[in-house]
Amino acid sequence: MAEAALEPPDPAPRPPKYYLVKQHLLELIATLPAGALVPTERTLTSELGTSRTTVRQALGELVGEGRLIRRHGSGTYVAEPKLGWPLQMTSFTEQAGAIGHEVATELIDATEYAAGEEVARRLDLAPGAAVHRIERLRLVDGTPMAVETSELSAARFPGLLGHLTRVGSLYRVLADEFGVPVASAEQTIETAPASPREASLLQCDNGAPMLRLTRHSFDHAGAPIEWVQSWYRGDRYRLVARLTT
Ligand code: 16G
Repeated sequence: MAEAALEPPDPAPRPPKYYLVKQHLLELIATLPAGALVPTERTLTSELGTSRTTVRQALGELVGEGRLIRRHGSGTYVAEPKLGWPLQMTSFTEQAGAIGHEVATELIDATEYAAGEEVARRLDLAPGAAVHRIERLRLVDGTPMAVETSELSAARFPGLLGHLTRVGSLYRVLADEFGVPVASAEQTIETAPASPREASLLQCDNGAPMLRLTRHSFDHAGAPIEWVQSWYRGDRYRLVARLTT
């Protein structure tokens, strides 16, 4: 059989200008401590002999990636390292504690409403059954890190909100007040840009990269307990899963 003529490989495309500026900034960041001020857009533009738009794009990506933090009206700073967050069958409070951090929780909204089709299916309820919908802002060491919206059966967990306000940890309340520890869960993780609402709650830019997590949790008998949708700051989290054979 005749050999097919080999096409010469495409030459590597030249990296765009903003990318070169970004690499330059990454080298600079590597030499600076967290909290150090980086040069202004104007200084970088003239030092690197490029356009302001190019510098802005490079800085914007580094902010989105959590390498830099922009403080409006003040400047751009080298960010703290991201939180390495273990993916485990534990609560937010326990997960933070396990890596040596403190959690604070602010209640954003709590309602009891009639479940629509999807939530009813998730919680194994009849459509129209009463459901608690609890939206909470989770802070780690004082920094807003995640917004979580939890839905649970109101009939199974009466007075949940009162206990939650007193105790803080939902999983503690479920285990201690209702005798229903969470035994297993299915979790999904996707990326999504922050909507204006998440951006304002989490004090980041509109459209900033977020990790969108869902968790569907079950009791020991396999009955669903909670359906939760969470927005975690993509610039502050590094999710860590331990894999064993
Ligand atoms: C985690 C769970 C959330 C649960 C919370 C309980 C995810 C995406 N979410 O954040 O489903 O409600 O832990 O934490 O993993 P707490 O006991 O500190 O309230």
